[in-house]
Amino acid sequence: MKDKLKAAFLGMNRQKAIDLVEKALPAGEDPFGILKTSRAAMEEVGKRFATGEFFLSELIYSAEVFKAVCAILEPGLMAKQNSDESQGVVIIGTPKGDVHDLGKNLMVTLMRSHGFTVYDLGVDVPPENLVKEVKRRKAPILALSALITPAFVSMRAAIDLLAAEGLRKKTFVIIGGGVTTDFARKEIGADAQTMNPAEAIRLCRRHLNGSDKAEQL
Ligand code: B12
Repeated sequence: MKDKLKAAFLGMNRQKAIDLVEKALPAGEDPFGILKTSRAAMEEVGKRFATGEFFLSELIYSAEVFKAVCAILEPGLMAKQNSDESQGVVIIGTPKGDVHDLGKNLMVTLMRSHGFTVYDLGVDVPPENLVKEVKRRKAPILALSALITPAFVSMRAAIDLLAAEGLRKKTFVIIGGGVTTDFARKEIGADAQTMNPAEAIRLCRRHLNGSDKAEQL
C-alpha cells in the first residue's frame, strides 16, 4: 500500500491515490499512517523539484493529490470531542512570504476536532495581523506554519512584535511545517516546534493546563 500510494503521488495519478486510500481505510489501515506516507511522498516531490526532475506544475498538481487524499482521511483523523467547551483559543497562519497551506489546514482541522477554537488567518500573513489577532482574541496560543526559509524572518518579526506589545510572556508560540527544526525554533525565539500534529495538540494542552501564561489573560 505504502509503495503504491507513493507511486501514485509521484506519477501524479490523483484517481489512483484516491482509489488506494478508499480501499485501505475499510481494510483497517491507520489514517495517520496513510498521512505519514502521503507527506513522505510530498517530500520526494519536493526533492525532485529541487533537482529539476519535476517542474512547478508537478508541485501544484501534487498539492491537488494531497488535498484529495486528506478529504478522505479527515473523518478518521478527527477526534471525537465530548464537550462543547473550548480547549483554548489558537491564532494560526502561514507567515508573510510563504503561501504553503496544506499542513496548516490539516493542523486547523485536527485542532478544531480536539476542541480548540481556531482562528485561521490564511497564508502570507504579515506579522502585524498575527499580533493584532492575538490581542483581539486574547489568544494564549499563536501557531505558525512555514515551508520556506524566508518565512523564518516573518516568524521572528511576529515574535518581536508580540514582545513590543507586551504579549510575549502571555503567548505560547508553536511552530511547525516542513522547513522548521528545533534549531530554527531557538533562533526565532518560539516556545515549541513539531511536525507531528498529535504532539502539537499535546503541547498546546499541556501549556494551557500546566502553565500560568493562560491564566494571566
Ligand atoms: C506542494 C508544494 C508547493 C505548493 C503548495 C500548495 C499549498 N496549497 O500549500 C505550491 C506549488 C504552491 C508551492 C510553491 C512554492 N514552493 Co513548494 N513545495 C511543495 C511541497 C512539494 C510539499 C509541501 C507540503 O504541502 N507538504 C505536505 C504537508 C502536509 O507537510 P507540512 O506542511 O510539513 O505539514 C505537516 C507538519 O509539518 C505539520 N505542520 C504544518 N504546519 C504546522 C504548523 C504548526 C504550528 C504545527 C505544530 C505543525 C504543523 O502538519 C503536517 C502533518 O503532516 C514541498 C516539498 C517539501 N519537502 O515539503 C515544496 C517546497 C516547500 N517548496 C519549495 C519552493 C522553493 C517553492 C516555491 C518558491 C517554488 C517557486 N519557484 O515558485 C513556491 C513558494 C511560493 C511561496 N512564496 O510560498 C521548497 C522550499 C525550499 C526552502 N527551504 O525554502 C520545497 C521544500 C521544495 C524543494 N525541495 O525545493 N509549493
